[in-house]
Amino acid sequence: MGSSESPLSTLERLDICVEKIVIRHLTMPLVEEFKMSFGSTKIRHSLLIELHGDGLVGYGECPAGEGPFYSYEACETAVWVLKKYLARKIIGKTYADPQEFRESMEFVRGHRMAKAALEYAFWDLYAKELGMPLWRVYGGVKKKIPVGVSIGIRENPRELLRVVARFVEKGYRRIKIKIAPGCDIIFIRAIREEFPEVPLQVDANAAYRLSDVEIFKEMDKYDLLMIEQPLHYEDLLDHAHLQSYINTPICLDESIVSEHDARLAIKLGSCKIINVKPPRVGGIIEAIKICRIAAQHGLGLWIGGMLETGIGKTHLLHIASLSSVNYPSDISESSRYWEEDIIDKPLKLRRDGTIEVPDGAGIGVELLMDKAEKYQTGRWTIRRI
Ligand code: OSB
Ligand code: MG
Repeated sequence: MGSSESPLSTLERLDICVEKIVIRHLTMPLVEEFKMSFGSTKIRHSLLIELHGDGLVGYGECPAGEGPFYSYEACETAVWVLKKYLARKIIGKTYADPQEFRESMEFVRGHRMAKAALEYAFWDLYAKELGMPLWRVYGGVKKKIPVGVSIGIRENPRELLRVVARFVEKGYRRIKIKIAPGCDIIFIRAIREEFPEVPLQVDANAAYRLSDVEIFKEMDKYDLLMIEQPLHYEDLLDHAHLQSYINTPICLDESIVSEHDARLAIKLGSCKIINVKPPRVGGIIEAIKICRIAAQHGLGLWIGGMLETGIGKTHLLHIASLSSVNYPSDISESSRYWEEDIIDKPLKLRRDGTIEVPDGAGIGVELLMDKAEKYQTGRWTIRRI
């Protein structure tokens, strides 16, 4: 498939009947607490989705978390909308391709992480039916994905430096640190003094206001790759103002939940880089559309993460294979998040700071059912009646 051709307009038409849907609520301890400006996580909540059809199983993940803190969605709202509306709509139906599958979920507005989890699973099933690795189905090009690491807010700069040293030593292509008012310049300066060359970026998770502009002008001095989501999670206008006052590129995360937002952000000049998370934008199809529009306008692009299990992270690896992704993505190795991951091929960082996209049909990894069941705190099965 040529890179100029739209991968979505050339999808082969199959007949895939959704025969059974399984939703599992997983509650998994992270190896270390992860602190962001809006809260801290030690136990991660997510939903694992299985779509059964034609003797095959497709896997998806909904990384909504335990409460409405990153966005309005949480695992409980996702279970509710999945059971009551989405699963009920698709069970027993036959779909030709992922585009048709996605269209059948459009009657529900919002709830993008819930929809994305189902779309993930359908893409996996579809690629397995084709006998192709997923990245090839939607026109990816890279097999080795450059990746970075996202580090939570620490007690003090000394402690942060210890953690940064460990990840630099491992070979990650860039370091991202979480910041919040009062926990910003001192941490950035400490890293720059110790690691003058390391590719470094910061993520505020919407913790500042435009009136904090002087802090961002100060950040301009530290050669940062980007400042991620400095202002309000629904704002595009103030980000455009802020971008006009500083040189460091602004990257948007929370503020971009659709292709509509991406187009508006580009028009307004709200950012120079987009962090694309398929769960945040409602699935792979919307993510591909955002990648396309960003590339057309010369924006930087990378794939963001949500502390996913190996199922969600492997989906991210496949998406990061797209040629338009041109910065390291938030896809760290399994052991950075979990004592034990729930897939048969845990993600492993190579010395060159890349992670390889698995071979094999679909996402190319298998769910380890005994591990999934160990962390399972809820399970729902939807069958054809
Ligand atoms: O803002 O990018 C974010 C984790 C949970 C919610 C939001 C974010 C994050 C991360 C972690 O930064 C990235 C990862 O999964 O490694
Ligand atoms: Mg972010």
